[in-house]
Amino acid sequence: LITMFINDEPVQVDRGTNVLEACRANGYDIPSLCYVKNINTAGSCRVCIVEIEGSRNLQAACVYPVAEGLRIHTNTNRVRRARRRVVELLLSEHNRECTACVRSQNCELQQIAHKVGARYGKLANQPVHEPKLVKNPFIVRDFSKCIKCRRCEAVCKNLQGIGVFSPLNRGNETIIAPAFQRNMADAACIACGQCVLACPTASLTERSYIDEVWQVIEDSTKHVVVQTAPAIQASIGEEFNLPVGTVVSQKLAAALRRLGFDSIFSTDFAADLTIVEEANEFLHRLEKGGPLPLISSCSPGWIKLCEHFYPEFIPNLSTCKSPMEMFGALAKTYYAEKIGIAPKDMVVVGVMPCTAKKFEAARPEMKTYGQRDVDYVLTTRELARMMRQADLDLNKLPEEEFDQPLGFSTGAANIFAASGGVMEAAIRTAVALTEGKAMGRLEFKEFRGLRGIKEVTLALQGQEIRLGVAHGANNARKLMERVKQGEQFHFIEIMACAGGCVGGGGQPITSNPEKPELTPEYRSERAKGLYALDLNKELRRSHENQAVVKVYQEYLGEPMSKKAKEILHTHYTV
Ligand code: HC0
Repeated sequence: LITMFINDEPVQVDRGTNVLEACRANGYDIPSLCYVKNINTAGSCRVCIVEIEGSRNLQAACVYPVAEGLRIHTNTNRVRRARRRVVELLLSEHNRECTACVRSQNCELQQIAHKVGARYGKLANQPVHEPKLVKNPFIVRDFSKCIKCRRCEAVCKNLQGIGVFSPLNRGNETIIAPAFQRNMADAACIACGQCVLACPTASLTERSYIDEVWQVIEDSTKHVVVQTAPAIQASIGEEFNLPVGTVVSQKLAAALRRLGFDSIFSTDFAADLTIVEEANEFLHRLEKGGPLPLISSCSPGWIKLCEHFYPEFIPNLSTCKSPMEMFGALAKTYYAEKIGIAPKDMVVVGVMPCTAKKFEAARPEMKTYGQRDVDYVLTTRELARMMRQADLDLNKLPEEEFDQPLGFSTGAANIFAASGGVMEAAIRTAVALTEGKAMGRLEFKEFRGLRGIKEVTLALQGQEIRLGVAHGANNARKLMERVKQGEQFHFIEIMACAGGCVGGGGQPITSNPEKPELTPEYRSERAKGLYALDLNKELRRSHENQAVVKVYQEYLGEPMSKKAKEILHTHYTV
C-alpha cells in the first residue's frame, strides 16, 4: 500500500492502481464513460479528469498511475468546469431523442450530463450522424448515439477475443464499426451482445420484437406460446430492483399470464429433453467411436464462433437443437396436436438472456416440417419493458405456476444457464443410464465455478472419459486450439458468454459506471440462485422428468428415434 492525498485527505491505496480506482475505492464517485476495469483503459472520454499537483494540465484519472505522496483534487472549479465542457462537447453531436430512448434513465451519458450540470448552450450543434440504424436480426447499431468510448471494441477484443470493431474514418466522422462498415451479421461477430451490455448509451441495443409480440398477443386467431430460458428466473428480478440472483419463477409465470400469452411454459422443460437426447447421442458416439469430442451446440454464439473460426469441428457439434429450438419444434408438433391447433396458428415466443438466440431463431436450420420453430425472441430486458408497459410490477404479483405439460423441469435443467451446467446435467443422466439402478453420483461440482476452462476425467462404462468446459469466447478459442493440436477430449461444453447464459448479452444492464454485470462475481450471484433451485428440487436428473417421459411415450418413441431426429435434431454445414 502507498499513501496519496485526495482533496487533501491522506488515503492508503494499492500500488499499481490508477487514480480513478483509488478515488472510487475511497468513496469519490468520479464520472467516467470509457473506463471499465480490466477491460477498457482507453482514456478517451476525458470525463474523469482531475487536477494533479505539479501537473500543468488536467489528467484523465483512469490512465494516471498512483504514486507515493501524489496529491490530487477532484472537486475544484477548474475540474467541474472542464468536466461539464467535455460532456457538453459529447452532447453537441449526440442524438437528442432522450425521452424516447430505450436506455432513458439507465443511460450513463444522461446520468453524467445531469451530474456535471451540462447544458446544450452555445455548443448545440447538429448531430454528426443521422439516427441511421444498422440492423440485423440480433443487434441494432445507432451511430447517432455513439460517444466513441470504445467499450464495445474493448469488450469484443479483450473479454471475448473476437475483435469485430475498430475505429473507421477520422475526426468527428469517426465511427466504431466492423471493417469496411460491414453489417455485424456479415462480419465475424458471434452475436453474443457483450458489446450491448458494455455500451453506456443506446448506440448498441438488441433488435427488439416487442411490437411484433404485442401484435400476435392481441390477434385472436393466434395461439401464443411463451417459453422462458433457465436464466430468466434468476435475473429478471434485477429489472425490478431485487437483489442479484433472486429467483422469481412463480412471479414470472404470473407476469407472463397477465401479459396475455396463451400458454406459459419454460425452456427448462426442453433442457431436460435436450439432455436425454444429448446423453444418448454421447453414449452412442462413445460406442461407435465418434466423431469425438462431442461438442455442445446449445449456445448460438458458440455455433457462430465455430462456423467462423473452427469449421473443421462442425461434425463434432451435437446434432441436438438447443432447448429453445427443441421447445419450439415440439410446441408446434406435439403440443399443437394435443390442443387441436394448426401449427400455422401457433406463435412461439422465447424469452432469453441472449441476443444470439434471435440469430439462432432466424437460422434456416431451425425449422421443422417447413415451419420455423421459434418465431420471436425477446431478451430479459425486453420482457421487463413489456411488463412496465403493461403496468406490471414483479414485486406486486402473486406466485403462480407454469402451465403443463411443457412447464415442468428437474433441477438439472435449472443449472443449464451457468457454465458447466449442461455438462453436469448430461453427466448426471449419462452416469445413471450406464450404471442402471445404482444411479451413480448426483452432483458434479468440479464443473462449477469461474475457472475459464474446467477439465475433468471420469470413469463411464468402464472407460476413462475426459470432459472439458469453457465459457466466454476467449476461453472457447483457447480450448479449441488445444483440441486442434490433438489433445483428447470426449465431451466438451462451450458457452459463448463468460459465466454461461447468466452472463448473456440480453441480461439486465445497470447504470453503474463500474459495469458489475460484466464481472464474473456478479454473474456467479445469478448462478447461485439457479444452483439453489436445483438443490431444492425433488427430481434432479433430466430423464426423471415425467413430462419428458410422456412425450416419448405419446409421441417420439425413444431418444434418437426417427421422429426425434426429425423434430429435435439439426445439422450445420460450412
Ligand atoms: Fe441458455 Fe439454453 S441455457 S442456451 O444460456 O442449452 O440463452 O438461460 O435458454 O436453448 O435451456 C440462453 C439460458 C437457454 C437454450 C437452455 C441451453
